[in-house]
Amino acid sequence: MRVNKLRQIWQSGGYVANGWLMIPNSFATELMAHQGWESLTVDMQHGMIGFTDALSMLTAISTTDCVPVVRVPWLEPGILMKVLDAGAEAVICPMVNNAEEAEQLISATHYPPRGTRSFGPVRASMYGGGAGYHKTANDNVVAFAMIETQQGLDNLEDILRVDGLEAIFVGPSDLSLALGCEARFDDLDKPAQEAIEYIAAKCKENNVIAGIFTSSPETAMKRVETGYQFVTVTSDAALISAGAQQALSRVNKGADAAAKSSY
Ligand code: 3PY
Ligand code: MG
Repeated sequence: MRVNKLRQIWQSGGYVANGWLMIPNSFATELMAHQGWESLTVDMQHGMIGFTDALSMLTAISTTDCVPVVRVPWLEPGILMKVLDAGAEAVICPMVNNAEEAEQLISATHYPPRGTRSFGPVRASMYGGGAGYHKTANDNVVAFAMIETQQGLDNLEDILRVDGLEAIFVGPSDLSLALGCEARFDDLDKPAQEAIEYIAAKCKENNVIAGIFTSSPETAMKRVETGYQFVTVTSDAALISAGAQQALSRVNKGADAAAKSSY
């Protein structure tokens, strides 16, 4: 039985350094997985990634003991159940606005009697507990509800009280836009900064793990100091564009660099 390492780290009071995957390629994923990330998130919302890509990326992550996480495109039971069947040990669900939507997320990711997840863990059971996978899956899988809208912020306390909701994940750029601020991951405008501090405090009060996206190790460590225990540090796309720009600048060609990944 493979036990979800995220929970073990949190139980010991630690934080998880999460890497982000936007590139639909198993070798790029394998390279990332072998660098020592505690978890890697396959981003099916804003990454260039469909289900077939996600499947090959999950198998690439399985060449290591890195925890496979998938951000689904939207709160929709079909894709949530499908990525869990494909071996995701945690899912991140965008734009959860209220307790009812948080309940839909928990329902889709848990087998009866708690939820409505349909039985068919065709890949997940291979390394997640064999034929007995479904008996432990409800206690093993983590479902992060994303808090990144004004409504989600207003309804935070109700969301945090939903039975079985163990973790949230803040999308700082969507949250910033919702609060009338610049869309950023790192140096947030004051209202957005205050919101992420409020979210961390409320999570602590309610015994819910707080996670957040950042695009730099420095910001990630600041968020850990604020109480976040699941921090995205950077992405495959950002690492490629930053690495290429750094190399080019060292041969005095950096000024010509064109596109830079915003993630
Ligand atoms: C956001 O910043 O809105 C995100 O969803 C980060 O992934
Ligand atoms: Mg977002």
